[in-house]
Amino acid sequence: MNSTLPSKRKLMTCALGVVAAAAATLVSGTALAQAGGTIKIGLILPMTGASASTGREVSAAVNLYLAQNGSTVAGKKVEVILKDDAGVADTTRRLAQELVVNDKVTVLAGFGLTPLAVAVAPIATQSKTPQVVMAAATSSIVDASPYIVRTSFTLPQVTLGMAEWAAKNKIKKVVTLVTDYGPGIDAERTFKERTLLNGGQVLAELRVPLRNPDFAPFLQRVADAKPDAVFVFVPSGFGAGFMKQFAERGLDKSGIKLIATGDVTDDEQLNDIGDVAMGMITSHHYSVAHPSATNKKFVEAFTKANPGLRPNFMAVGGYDGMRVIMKGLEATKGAGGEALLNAMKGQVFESPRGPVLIDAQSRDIVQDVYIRKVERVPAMGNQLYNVEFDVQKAVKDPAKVK
Ligand code: VNL
Repeated sequence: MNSTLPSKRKLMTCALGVVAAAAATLVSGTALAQAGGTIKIGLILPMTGASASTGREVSAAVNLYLAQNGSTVAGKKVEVILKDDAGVADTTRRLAQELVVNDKVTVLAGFGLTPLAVAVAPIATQSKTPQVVMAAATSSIVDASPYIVRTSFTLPQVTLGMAEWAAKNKIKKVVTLVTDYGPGIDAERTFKERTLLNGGQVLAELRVPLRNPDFAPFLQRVADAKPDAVFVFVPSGFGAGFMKQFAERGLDKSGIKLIATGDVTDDEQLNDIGDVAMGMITSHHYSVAHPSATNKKFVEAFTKANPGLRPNFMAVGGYDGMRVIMKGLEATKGAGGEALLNAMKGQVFESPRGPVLIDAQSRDIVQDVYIRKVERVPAMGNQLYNVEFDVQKAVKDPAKVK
């Protein structure tokens, strides 16, 4: 698989940067920058490997934003240079270094997983390059560099609502089952703390490895503990694998309720997961079925540009991330560094997910969190959707609430 990486990477970079690449054959990159020709954005994503769906969703949404809004700012062409890190942190770091030193990018963006975002933080700080985290969601990421701005979400932010719903719906005894790294541990801690506060009980806290997860032994422990519910977090792209084993183990017929963050019932995978997900309650910041005019427009344009692909919450993180970058660049007339960072802070806008704010203090996103139920929707092609039925307004990451 590795041998196909360089050519694929080259291909994707080309596809995105045709105009700038053609120009670069005439004038060197530095000369162009001096002439005010292009502004470069380094977009680093896992386009291959276990998290390739995240790369696919984010990059498609970045392209859509530029196609809809134009890629010129203050008379300068914005060029996105897409790089594939295959989900490997050492690669992310090396690519970021090259993008800053050789390509002289104004912004680093993307970051499909927490370790990949954290690996780049020192480079952002040292080079004073704004780093826009469009996907990764461990609460502490924004503390890794003052140059980080986040347009995705945090696990504590979306988990609180699930814990509250559980307490209100007679779920007293729970087991938590999470992927064993930053976002999973955030979800586990948040769910536990809120459950205990509400008088509930956590019977077991199970952590499954990120690489090649086998859920079977953990699901056996869930079955043995006989909780009212199991609360689950797995990263985007892993939901279908988890749900398959959940059904194979007969857990769907055990009377143990399955509740989760929306990462598990990921809109991209939900139809493949199928009926085993029916009725499942989750909490999250985005559903492709969000009933707003802004979202309908977004979903229509996204599916038209990417036939057969549904936008998920990763796509929205990429779309809004590009919005934050372009509006920032408009405000600075194309300047980067601290000026751009400041222009990204405090942006308020209507996202396909609902109203959002980039909190100027924390540089993290404040947004509505929805409680949703998986349903088959006859009016929408009889497909499966996460249908929102309750909302918590303007939720800040709990770690940033003073
Ligand atoms: C992360 C968090 C990644 C939530 C995810 O999918 C996710 C992360 C790739 O911070 O690594 O759904």
